[in-house]
Amino acid sequence: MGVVNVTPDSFSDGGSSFTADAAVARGLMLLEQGADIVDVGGESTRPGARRPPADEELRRVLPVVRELAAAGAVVSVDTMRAGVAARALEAGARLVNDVSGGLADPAMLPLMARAGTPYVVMHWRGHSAGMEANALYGDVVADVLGELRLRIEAALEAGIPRGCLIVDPGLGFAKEPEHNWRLLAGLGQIRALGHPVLVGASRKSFLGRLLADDATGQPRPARLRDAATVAVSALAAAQGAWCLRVHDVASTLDAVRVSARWGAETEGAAQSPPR
Ligand code: PMM
Repeated sequence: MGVVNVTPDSFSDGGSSFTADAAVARGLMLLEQGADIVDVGGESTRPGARRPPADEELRRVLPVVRELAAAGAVVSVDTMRAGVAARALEAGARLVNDVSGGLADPAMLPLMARAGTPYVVMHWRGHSAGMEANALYGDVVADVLGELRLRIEAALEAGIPRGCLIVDPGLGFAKEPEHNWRLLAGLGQIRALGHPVLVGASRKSFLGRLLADDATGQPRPARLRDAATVAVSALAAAQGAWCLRVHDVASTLDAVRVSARWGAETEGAAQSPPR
């Protein structure tokens, strides 16, 4: 899944695709690089970010969704607002990626039940403005699993078919670096929920912290985190992640291919043990 942020203030790409034309060009480039899905979002979820009004979010994403869908892309709309999701689906989006897992807008789950399209339910504990204060966990994997289970139940109760649900641990959303690492190591447990798992680690600040400058302690800037993203992508794919949401599709696709080839070999070896 390639990321197209139609925002002036995203932490990871700094608003480089803010005009509709630039965003469409970026989406087409990601498809060319081999993305299966392009994820179009008009609200920055960077810690501390202010929400754009709904009409501004619509104005940002709709033309981009429409054009990319018309060009044959499988488009996902990254929104927490049912109104934006509904209009994006009309404009040709085929998935809804809701980082709030249905918590931000009570109209979202009923909309998704009517739409019957795939729906990404991410682990979330509140809007970006106050998100960091919510990074309190006992056992982060157990807590996230428990909260994701509640969102899955709510989605099923609203009438969303089980087969439409994709889950996401929500790396960087109300998580300290150590929480993100624990969740990555616990991907197998998240997979055991029985839904495809989406992982969004691309250029996130826990990678910047890991790669901080030895002398100054300054985190590695977002634009220099792609090699680390590739490493995470290969490892997450090996753990059975279904989808990787990334900015740099070309290198992630290489990583996924390596991981798949390695996995096939390991499986083959398991089926025919040496004598
Ligand atoms: N992260 C961001 C935005 N949308 N959606 C899903 N499903 N999972 C994520 O981890 C996720 C997301 C924030 O990253 P960005 O600012 O680079 O888009």
